[in-house]
Amino acid sequence: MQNKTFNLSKTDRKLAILIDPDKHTEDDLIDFAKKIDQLDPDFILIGGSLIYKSKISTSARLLQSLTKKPLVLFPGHFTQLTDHVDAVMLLSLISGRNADLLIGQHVLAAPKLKNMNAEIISTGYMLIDGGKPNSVSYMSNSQPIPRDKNDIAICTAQAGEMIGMKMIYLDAGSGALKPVPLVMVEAVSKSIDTPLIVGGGIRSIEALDEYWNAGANLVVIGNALEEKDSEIFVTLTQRKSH
Ligand code: 1GP
Repeated sequence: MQNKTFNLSKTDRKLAILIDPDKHTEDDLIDFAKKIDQLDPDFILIGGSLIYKSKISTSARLLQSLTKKPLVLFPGHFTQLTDHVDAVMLLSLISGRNADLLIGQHVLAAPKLKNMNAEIISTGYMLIDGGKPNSVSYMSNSQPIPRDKNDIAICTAQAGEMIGMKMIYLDAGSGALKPVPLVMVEAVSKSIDTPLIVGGGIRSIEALDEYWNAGANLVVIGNALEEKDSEIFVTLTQRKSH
């Protein structure tokens, strides 16, 4: 087990930045790593539904050498597995009914995972309708949970917890028009004992506070922090420096 582990508890209010390696050349990843240091997130996530331009292992190795933050793989497919991470989110798409993403990919990943030095975090991943079709719903051929169905979200999260998932992740999908409803976050958070991760379409510091207040233990921000002249990046680094 490596030193930089993925610690998350039910009382945490933590921040993760999600990096899509396809959006960066090697050179701008070096610049971005410097920005990440200023931002001081709790974790860095790397991965995506589809990676086609870059080699995830090259980007992960570079990031590991450049930052001290725990690097967590957020894989869209078992072929994204790399040794150059500190932890792996072993995602099960529990909002879907696609057997490949509930057990098939895990079987294919098992031999590699068994020989990796990374911490493995069993995560119940729930896709919530983010106001438009997204890569996850398309690639997984699964339907998101409707935004107004808190009962389905609660029971799905509870079922995931009972099966033995260590984290539940509510995701409206990368670049969602509408992030996960706060009332759903609150309802799900109250209904489970496992830490709750929330992401997808979160773009402001106010929203970040609202999600933490609603019971999210880890908020994941990707697009909004990766954009050039990102407003949330500036406000967050200012807040950190005070
Ligand atoms: C997507 O939750 C993440 O899986 C982050 O989404 O890129 O929209 O912040 P954004």
